[in-house]
Amino acid sequence: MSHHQDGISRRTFLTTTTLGGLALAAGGISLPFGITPLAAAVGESVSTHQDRKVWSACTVNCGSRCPLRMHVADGVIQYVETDNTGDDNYDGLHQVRACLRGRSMRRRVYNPDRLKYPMKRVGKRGEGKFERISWDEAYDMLVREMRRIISQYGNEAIYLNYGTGTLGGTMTRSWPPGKTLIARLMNCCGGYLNHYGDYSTAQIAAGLNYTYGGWADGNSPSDIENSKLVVLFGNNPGETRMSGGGVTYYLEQARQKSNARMIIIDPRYTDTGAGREDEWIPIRPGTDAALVAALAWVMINENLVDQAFLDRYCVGYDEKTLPAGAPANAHYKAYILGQGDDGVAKTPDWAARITGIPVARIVTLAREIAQTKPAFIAQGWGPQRHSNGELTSRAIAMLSILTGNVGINGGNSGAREGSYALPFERMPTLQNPVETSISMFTWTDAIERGPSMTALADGVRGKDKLDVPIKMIWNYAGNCLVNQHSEINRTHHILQDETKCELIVVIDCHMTASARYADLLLPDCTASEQMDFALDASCGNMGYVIFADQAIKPRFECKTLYEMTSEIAHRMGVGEQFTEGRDQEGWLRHLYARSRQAIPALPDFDTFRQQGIFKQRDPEGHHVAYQAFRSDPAASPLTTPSGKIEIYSAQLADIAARWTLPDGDLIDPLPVYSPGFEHNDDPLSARYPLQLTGFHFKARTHSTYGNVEVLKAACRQEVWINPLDARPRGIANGDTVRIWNGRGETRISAKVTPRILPGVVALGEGAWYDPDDKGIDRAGSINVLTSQRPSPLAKGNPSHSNLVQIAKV
Ligand SMILES: Nc1nc2c(c(=O)[nH]1)N[C@H]1C(S)=C(S)[C@@H](COP(=O)(O)OP(=O)(O)OC[C@H]3O[C@@H](n4cnc5c(=O)[nH]c(N)nc54)[C@H](O)[C@@H]3O)O[C@H]1N2
Ligand SMILES: Nc1nc2c(c(=O)[nH]1)N[C@H]1C(S)=C(S)[C@@H](COP(=O)(O)OP(=O)(O)OC[C@H]3O[C@@H](n4cnc5c(=O)[nH]c(N)nc54)[C@H](O)[C@@H]3O)O[C@H]1N2
Ligand code: SF4
Ligand SMILES: [Mo]
Repeated sequence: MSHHQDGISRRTFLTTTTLGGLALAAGGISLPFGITPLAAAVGESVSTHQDRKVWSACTVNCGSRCPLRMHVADGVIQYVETDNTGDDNYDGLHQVRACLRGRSMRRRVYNPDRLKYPMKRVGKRGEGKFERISWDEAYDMLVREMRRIISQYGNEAIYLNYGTGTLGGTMTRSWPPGKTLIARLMNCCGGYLNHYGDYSTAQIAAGLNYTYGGWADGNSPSDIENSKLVVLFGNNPGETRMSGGGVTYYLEQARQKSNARMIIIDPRYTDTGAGREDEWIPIRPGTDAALVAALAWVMINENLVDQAFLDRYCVGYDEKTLPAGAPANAHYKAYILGQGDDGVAKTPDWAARITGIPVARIVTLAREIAQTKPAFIAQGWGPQRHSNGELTSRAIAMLSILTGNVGINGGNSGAREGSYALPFERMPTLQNPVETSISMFTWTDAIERGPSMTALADGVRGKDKLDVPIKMIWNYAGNCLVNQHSEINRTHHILQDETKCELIVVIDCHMTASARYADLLLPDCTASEQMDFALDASCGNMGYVIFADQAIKPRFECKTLYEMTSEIAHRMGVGEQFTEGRDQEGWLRHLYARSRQAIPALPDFDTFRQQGIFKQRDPEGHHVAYQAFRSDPAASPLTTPSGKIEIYSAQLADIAARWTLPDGDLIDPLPVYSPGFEHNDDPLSARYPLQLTGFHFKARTHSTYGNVEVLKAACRQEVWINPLDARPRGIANGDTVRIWNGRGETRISAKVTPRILPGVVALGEGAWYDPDDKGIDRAGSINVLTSQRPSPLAKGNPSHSNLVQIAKV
């Protein structure tokens, strides 16, 4: 890559990201680094003559989904373009333009670290020493070992690790693991240990389930055209929903119509702001519930709450609606006014000390939120990815509830924005005969001490306790075996012991940190090398599906997942049940025929293949979460036990009474503020005085695309630190610093910037773990610093709750 090109790509990148995807959407800028013929670099013949244009897709887990148009000559992808159908209005048929990552897809397909052949481990686990074997040897080893493990320990000893690398596919779908071809295979072979929850939303899914019943719905971001105010708590679509079909585009298009004010509450000044916000209110990580409590205090004292809404639709706001059996003064109003158990009034003074937000601003913010209606109040998933995240997510939803913004146009539930999805048919994966499940975050414990894990202490479901430890792991399209899971040094220690987990099978396209820990490494085809349908995007009032056709032949000896799992099924004696006599295209045609029954507007298979993308407007217009409940709560109750919004949850009171929790963990029937563990006031802060939060970074989708050099150069991995924290440490912008705590150390350069609150530092998650010979990571990979301690209710990952120290190297 020449210096000149690098300069251009960086500039172009800044344009597109500063505008949060808008430039891409509005101007259709094609990134220059998508144009250089790369084939020369990989030793394949190049021709400037364009033979074919093939529709493909980017199927990674970024919350968006984009079509790619591959220009293929001489069997090699020459360059990549994106959607050229539809228009620029966010009317449900608009262009779904890919971000800079998808446009660099070619650099992932032709990356030098592509896995080429099946390999088996020869060195110690994690050392990364492998020997090439044939596919026949690989299948033999897998089937022999899997049979042994099933007969020795039973199917509950087999675990499908979380993996989202290609969750947007149909045949290649990697998430949830229970909906993958691996699950279908294992379900034909006696089943596997299930998991519940995910690294994205464990705490909010568990928390808001008790408020609204099930997964909390949100209004479509297109509905912001009806809002007067937008309040975003830790929600950064400018980086996390970057597609032209994604939320960042909706947010800006809708605000142009409504001219809604936008307030961003985040410890970082995010790209979603980037000059388009009306105000940024920096907040200490993990303290949103304290802010909300004080906002409630002001609203209650100034008579600004929507009392009629609270009376009719909610349980537990005040004495009147407190469920029978709850203690006196166990209601929300008592908690806020200091008449509850703790006797503390949640005044702006009280909250200012906790959150770092000035008293005066808390008071005016309360008035502004209560008096500007309708208000779209939403939270991203950053605030809940904390040790107290279940309480935080419920607390933020309280703002929408107190102000009666739930179930109306221009309002929202306080959850993340919602979206329309087509009822497209997915691959059937059959029934798992094993009913036991663990939280997705506790699998390392299940390897180390499985039989001591119980329902009441560890959140085991389906059984009182686990009977066997995990002995075999399938790791398909995931990097959570190492890179994306907390406390890497601990994981390394557990995985190195081959007597604990006895077999690790990794199916990936690249030599990732997780791949290095495989016993058996199977090279997968990328999306460009096979036929599939791609869907599942957060896209407001548009539903769409992409025909992701095969652009090039499988590289090296790579095989598709369906080929691999079909062959394993045959060798396990369940081939017919697994394939039902279909090959990959046969399945796709079958699923498509069924989808056409559910979505009559879908064209025939071959027309779809030509047109590449099928879009459909949400027939509802703008989706409004809980609209039916709002118009008639008796006829359309929620799925909570009371059928209403549960501010006080009797179910949670019961769980709190029965579960065994370590010190510092709190489960509470009310959405109270509790600091959790590893917070700003923790005694541990004497040694590690800085709060470290992670964030999802535009340079990558988690770790995926993390091996693309032009992306790394365009958005460098850096730790954000405020000048007030940098100066006394002698740290200047660009200096290499060490970041450490009791769990590990990483080194990376510092970005000294007022875009982060003093006392807080931030690191984009997903950098490729790269330890030196002393075990110090040199890539800025945040999970050497994060903790394996699960959150109280969800038993989820508190990835953003970390205390660290930083020094100049
Ligand atoms: N500290 C910290 N840790 C976090 C987070 C955080 O915020 N902070 N976020 C968490 C969240 S929300 C999530 S969702 C997880 C995500 O964690 P993962 O699901 O592990 O996501 P990726 O890191 O993108 O890893 C995807 C893997 O799939 C592979 N892959 C991509 N395409 C293909 C394909 O076509 N076939 C195959 N076989 N493999 C493919 C990639 O090479 C990569 O190894 O990370 C979690 N980890
Ligand atoms: N480019 C890109 N896009 C992605 C991904 C990616 O890796 N890269 N990952 C995708 C996936 S799987 C997921 S789950 C989503 C993740 O989406 P989110 O979970 O919403 O993303 P985060 O960046 O972790 O957090 C959002 C914001 O919350 C802030 N934050 C952290 N702690 C707190 C807090 O205590 N209070 C407040 N108010 N704010 C806080 C962070 O600074 C950040 O700006 O993104 C998806 N989109
Ligand atoms: S990373 Fe996400 S936004 Fe970017 S091209 Fe891929 S699907 Fe689209
Ligand atoms: Mo996620």
